[in-house]
Amino acid sequence: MSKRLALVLRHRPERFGVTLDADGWAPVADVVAGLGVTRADVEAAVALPGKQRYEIDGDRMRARYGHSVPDRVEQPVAVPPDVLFHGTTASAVPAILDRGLLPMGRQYVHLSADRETARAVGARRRGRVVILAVAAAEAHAAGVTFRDGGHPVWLADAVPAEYLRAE
Ligand code: HQG
Repeated sequence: MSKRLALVLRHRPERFGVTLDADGWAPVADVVAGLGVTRADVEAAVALPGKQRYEIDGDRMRARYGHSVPDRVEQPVAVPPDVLFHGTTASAVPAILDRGLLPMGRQYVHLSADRETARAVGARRRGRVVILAVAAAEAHAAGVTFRDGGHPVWLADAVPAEYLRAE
């Protein structure tokens, strides 16, 4: 159910007859109808312990991060902590340290508030996990925009390589 919600709320809403507003919200009724499930099914998936991927607010719901839909979802701009982390696979590190962190298939680069979360993100991929420390406060001071994806997820348009250090 969580994967199906990701498809509707992050990637392909139109395929399910769902329209996201500028902040990524969609009517719960449309999501329920599009997936052919009940509101209780959706609520159960949203309430699962672990990563808080989705949120429900009355009659509307949204994914908190991870979007690839063409229209940008405006996550709130925020001042980041001093250091953030990005977990990735060793094979991507040379390109990242050359070109910086890029959003690739998503709207934003995804960063983590702590090393443990970053490690889990990197471990989704094959190969050795590398944690990159991101000098977020320094990047922010230099004009890089950070957005709050909901704890522990932070988002950025891109992070230049000069603010990255492989741990
Ligand atoms: C890499 C999941 C080469 C980047 C996770 C990553 C997260 C580069 C991959 C959320 C690069 C993109 C997002 C560059 C970045 N050259 N590779 N210049 N810049 N990359 O899946 O951060 O479980 O789009 O290191 O837990 O892995 O779905 O991003 O390996 O929170 O809720 O390109 O998705 O959340 O991969 O993961 P992704 P991500 P959920």
